[in-house]
Amino acid sequence: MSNAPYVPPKVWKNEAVGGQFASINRPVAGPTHDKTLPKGKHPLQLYSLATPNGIKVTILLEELLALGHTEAEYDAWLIRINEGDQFSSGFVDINPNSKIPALVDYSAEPPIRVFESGSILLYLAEKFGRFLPTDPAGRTETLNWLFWQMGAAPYLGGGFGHFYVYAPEKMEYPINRFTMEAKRQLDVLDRRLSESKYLAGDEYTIADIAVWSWYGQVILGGLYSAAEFLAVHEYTHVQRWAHEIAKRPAVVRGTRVNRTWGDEATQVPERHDATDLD
Ligand SMILES: N[C@@H](CCC(=O)N[C@@H](CS)C(=O)NCC(=O)O)C(=O)O
Repeated sequence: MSNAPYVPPKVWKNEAVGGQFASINRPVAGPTHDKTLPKGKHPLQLYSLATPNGIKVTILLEELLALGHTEAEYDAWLIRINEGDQFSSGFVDINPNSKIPALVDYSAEPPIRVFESGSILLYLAEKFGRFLPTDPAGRTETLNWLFWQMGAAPYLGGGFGHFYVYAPEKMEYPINRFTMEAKRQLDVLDRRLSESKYLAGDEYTIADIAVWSWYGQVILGGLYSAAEFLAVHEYTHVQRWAHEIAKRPAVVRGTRVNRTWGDEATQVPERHDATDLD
């Protein structure tokens, strides 16, 4: 990378962007190759990877199964985003945005495709009537925090995480800018969780699942290894909430599905049956 100050050209060209995701980043959408998606035995077919967006869905499915909803049984197929699996024609058919997670519900006729992790959480919560309060106030507060997460996390992941961990070199300006925002967001959560057990009130909901998958993992040190840098000990209420949710058996199970890194003994790259996690 040159030290000369960058002067944007008149028209941007896709040249030497660099960084960890250079091989998969493209300025266009659409498929790169023809390949149908595999399909297993359950009505719910999930195509994913255990990133923070991916585990939202596997945690919710494991929570539903823990409550006895056997129709929430699912096949979880591995989409290796670093190898471009998200650009297959089959994947693009179910998510034109080429990002995990994506779900197909074959119990509907015709089958329903669901993409965007927030949309998947809402779809499953409504389908099973769980983890989304039905009273207008509780439902709205849950959706407030769910949509907050969907809008906020790109600053944490694409902003802070990208420049603190993945960018080809450490750059002070973007790290400062996104650290400021990440800490502000953690303070938003801390203030909310100082007045309420869970984000939407007394009940654990899809909002907690969505927010924990990003901010809970950062607080616990598992995401970006930034706990010290962000001084996460300052957020005592988020700490209390994050540790409590981390102990839930469905969270422990859900975070193992479609994981191909970390402790090898706990990885479950693909899940086709409950016993795959035993
Ligand atoms: N807003 C989307 C974001 C999904 C997303 O960014 N997924 C990432 C992994 S966490 C991905 O598939 N990246 C592959 C790529 O960018 O090509 C959601 O919440 O589902």
